[in-house]
Amino acid sequence: MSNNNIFVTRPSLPPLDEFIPYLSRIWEAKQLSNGGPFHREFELALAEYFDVEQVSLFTNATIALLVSLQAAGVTGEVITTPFSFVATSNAIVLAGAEPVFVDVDPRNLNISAEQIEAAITPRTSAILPVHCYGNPCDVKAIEDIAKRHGLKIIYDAAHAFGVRHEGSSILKAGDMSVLSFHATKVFNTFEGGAVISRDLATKTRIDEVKNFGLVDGIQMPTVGLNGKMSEFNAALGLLQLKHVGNDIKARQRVAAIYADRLGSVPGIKFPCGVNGPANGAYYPILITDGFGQTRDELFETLKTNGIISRKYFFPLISDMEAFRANPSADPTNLPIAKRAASQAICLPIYADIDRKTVEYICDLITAAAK
Ligand code: T4K
Repeated sequence: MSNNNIFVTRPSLPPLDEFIPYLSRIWEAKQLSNGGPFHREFELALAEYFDVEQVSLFTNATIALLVSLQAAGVTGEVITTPFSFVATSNAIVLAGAEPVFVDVDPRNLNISAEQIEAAITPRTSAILPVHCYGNPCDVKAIEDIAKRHGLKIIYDAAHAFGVRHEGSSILKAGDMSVLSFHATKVFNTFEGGAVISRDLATKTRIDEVKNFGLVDGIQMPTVGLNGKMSEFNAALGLLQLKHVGNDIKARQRVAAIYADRLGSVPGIKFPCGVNGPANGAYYPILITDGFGQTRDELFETLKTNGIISRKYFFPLISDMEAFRANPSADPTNLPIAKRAASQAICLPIYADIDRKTVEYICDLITAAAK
């Protein structure tokens, strides 16, 4: 084991020499942004890769969430999960609506479909679930509720790159899905994101809002912002797409080592199953009573030994100062999420972490369990 710390993730990068021809094309064309050739190519390539109708590229998933909520015309209340990264609820507030937190399903820590129905009021306009860690939500039950109550569904699919569910892309669920291509994700463009939508009219609306709200360059029916992806990020994305299949396989091999070595350690539970989510985005475990240390103690044990894990997701969004006063943020309303936030820890997983390091992490955890 070297003295260098091991982080929860490290970004996958393509060989630098493969990127040079892409950069040369940008330098020659001098089209740096505003829907240049790489931008168009990358949108089409992603649509084909995911087998979805429409893709709109973004500068990051936070802006993409905000724009998709605006494009969906959300008002009043949006039902969401507190067990996520703050960007999920921040986007609701920035879109001018109020998040209503409901508890999660103890089996997978995704939003509980049953709890959604109970939280609907005349002010509810949409549901914003998260495929947490890349594990699909109960999309059928959520769609059924949305249809019966006339609500929009925008999925935060930031973790769900390449995930399939019952034979098709999970990104086909709901009205829109939002992906993150941040450096810490399975697939990265340094910073970046995308909105998947069902039809050209919606994509056009999204593309207008992300381009200041301008239509045909001179009209502006609604106020928009600048959420455009640059040619640099789009070119990198096109190249990354050639490598992501191998990266996901490598992550799955890491998950298989964890599964093998930790599967029967007392007190560890696996919210995405022992093999983790299908795309290897994260390797989350829950540290419960039967384990020899608390989650926080295990976090420190790992840290002392150079392993920098992450407590995704602690604190709950609803416990953040900006959200605490929201009536739905009352912890008694969210007991399962509250418990998960005190138990969850994500172990290092990325394409080029070596087997020895993963086994070393497993040894530390196994020793801590006693
Ligand atoms: N919705 C959900 C459900 C999300 O999880 C996120 C983001 C979003 C929406 C919004 O997506 P974007 O707007 O970002 O596209 C990270 C990320 O900043 C954030 O993108 C992510 N979720 C969240 C779950 O995690 P931190 O503060 O934990 O990341 P950080 O910088 O500590 O990175 C973790 C480790 O990764 C580092 O210890 C080292 C390694 N790393 C990180 C970066 C950025 C590298 O090796 N190289 C790098 O460039 O928040």
